[in-house]
Amino acid sequence: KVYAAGHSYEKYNKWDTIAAWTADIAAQNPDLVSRSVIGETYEGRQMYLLKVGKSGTNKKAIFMDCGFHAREWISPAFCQWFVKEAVGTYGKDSVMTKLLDSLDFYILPVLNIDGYIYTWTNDRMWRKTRSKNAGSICIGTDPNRNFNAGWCTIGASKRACDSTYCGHAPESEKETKALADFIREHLSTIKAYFTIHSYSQLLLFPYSYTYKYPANYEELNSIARAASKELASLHNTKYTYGPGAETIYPAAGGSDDWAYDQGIKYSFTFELRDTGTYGFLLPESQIKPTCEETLLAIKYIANYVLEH
Ligand code: ING
Ligand code: ZN
Repeated sequence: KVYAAGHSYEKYNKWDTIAAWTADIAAQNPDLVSRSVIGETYEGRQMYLLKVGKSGTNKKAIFMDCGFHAREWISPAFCQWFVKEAVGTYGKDSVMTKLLDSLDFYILPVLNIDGYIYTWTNDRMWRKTRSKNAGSICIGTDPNRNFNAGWCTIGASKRACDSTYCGHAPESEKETKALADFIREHLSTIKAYFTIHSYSQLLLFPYSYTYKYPANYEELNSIARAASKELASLHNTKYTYGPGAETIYPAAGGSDDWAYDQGIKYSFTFELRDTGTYGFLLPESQIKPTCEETLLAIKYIANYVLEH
């Protein structure tokens, strides 16, 4: 198996490198990976989506995105790692083989491409998109406050200059609209949704826009407990898990709550390493251990979804 020779999975990659990698990994693994475009960003960049799985009929699917928030660099690194591991261990690792035979993974390596580029060129701590706001000199909307799930009712700001600005309407951002459109079009097949953020070492599930528990709270809680245990088995990294509102903070407009209310009953937000020592500036030396342990949790949940 070829996984894009020369690509550095243990470094943080610029957008142009990630974009070229999406083409390479698809071209070199045509039996497992295909690339499509789900939309364009505010600044006009193509949003690439990788479909990873053996071709088959009536396959369930799992959607995973990375790079919602520009400064959370470990997140895109994990999506790249996941695809590498998928193509590199298919036919060798029994769980991965089973997963790719029975499921398709839709992987969006970077949602907020414009913001990600801005963190490389101008401001390493940028979080939001890069769209203009009418009547304000401030730029950007928080993509994880921009979904139609209790939109802007709690833990989000109506002020364009704030880092948690919810936007002028749900799905006001081209990037969130493209993601939501894709998921709506594939609702009959998508059984699970993962969105990868950092940092804090948390495994969150709905709800964040309300303190109410989701109907399958007990199931989600036990999945999260088992996935956290799997994750910790490698390097003893401790995760806290639970509904977003009580585990991190109440916040409306998140993609996981939105996906859940669309009917995707297995919806999780990962907050990867660390707990604050380096925060968003996680050293490259931690990419490998972070991605390895996270992969265990993702594989655990994917396998659960496959068997249920
Ligand atoms: N944390 C998430 C944020 O968008 C979150 C937490 C998850 C909020 C799910 C709402 C829904 O604030 C980070 N680090 O971005
Ligand atoms: Zn985030």
